[in-house]
Amino acid sequence: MTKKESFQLEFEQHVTEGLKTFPKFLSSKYIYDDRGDELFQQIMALPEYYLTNAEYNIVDQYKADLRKLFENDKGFDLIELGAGDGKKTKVLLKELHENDTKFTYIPIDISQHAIDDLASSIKGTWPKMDVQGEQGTYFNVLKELAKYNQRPKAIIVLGSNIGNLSHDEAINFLKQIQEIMSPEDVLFMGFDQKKDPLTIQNAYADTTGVTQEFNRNLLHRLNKEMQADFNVDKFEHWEAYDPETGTAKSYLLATEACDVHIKKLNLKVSFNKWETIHTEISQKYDDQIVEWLANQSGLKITQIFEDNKKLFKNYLFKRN
Ligand code: AVI
Repeated sequence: MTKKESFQLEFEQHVTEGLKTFPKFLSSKYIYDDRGDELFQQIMALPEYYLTNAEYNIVDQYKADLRKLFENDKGFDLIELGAGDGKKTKVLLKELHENDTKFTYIPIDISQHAIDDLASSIKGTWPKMDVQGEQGTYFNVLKELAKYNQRPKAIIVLGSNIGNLSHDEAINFLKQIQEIMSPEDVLFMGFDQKKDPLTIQNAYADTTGVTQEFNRNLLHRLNKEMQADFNVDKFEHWEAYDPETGTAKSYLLATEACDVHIKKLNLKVSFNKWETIHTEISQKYDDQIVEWLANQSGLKITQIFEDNKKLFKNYLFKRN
């Protein structure tokens, strides 16, 4: 079975499970087809979505420190999980390039489209840079990353992508990274911080409706890829941030009772009026939670970087 076929099968099994159960759920990882990628780009450009600029500020402010932490006489592998458009990483790539640092950049993303675009834009700017993109989900690709063991690695995960995982999933993810790390390797990861709840609420419930379209893309995908007949406009985006747990939860709400047929899965799904599909969590953190996650995963925090507005932090980890 090809990677694409097994991803599709996993997607279909997920939809069957998520829509047969109560309360219903669908994972946000399936939002990202070409349209989903494009909508996420639009989200990142929203003034309310402060995460991107905050982390950009960290990378820009500390790029020389990061270069010194990562560089090595033998050269190193810069592995990025969930690379996306690489906007923030390019700041670091520029710094590495300008200082003649020896490294290979290995961007990994669930979207082949994102990998291709990123690789070609890097080649356009720095034709000699060694870039080896790989398509895949974090969990599938991590197993393959064990092969990068000839020289030190710097693994980077930006954008608070870890926030889309539950704590259990995050620990599992961090453990898998820890297992492929040698003692000299580093992990540099972004964690969006707890803050004024309204700032978070607004970041995920923007007034332009882009986040709603992003969330609804899940249903568009089911219509396109599984011959479903969702009336997508009848599902509204709802966001609820809980400052106690630090979890922002996204839902699609059925504004009318309806029956949906998903032909490819031979599945009929009924929705009551105001019934929910839980689609995403975006976890927010503080130092204590990140330290706990690290401890649970055999990692230790060696440095913390914060942006100038104190909204976001990147942590540097090593094996414990
Ligand atoms: C990719 N991920 C970290 C984003 C987030 O902030 O949870 C996805 C997103 N969902 C709505 N807006 C942005």
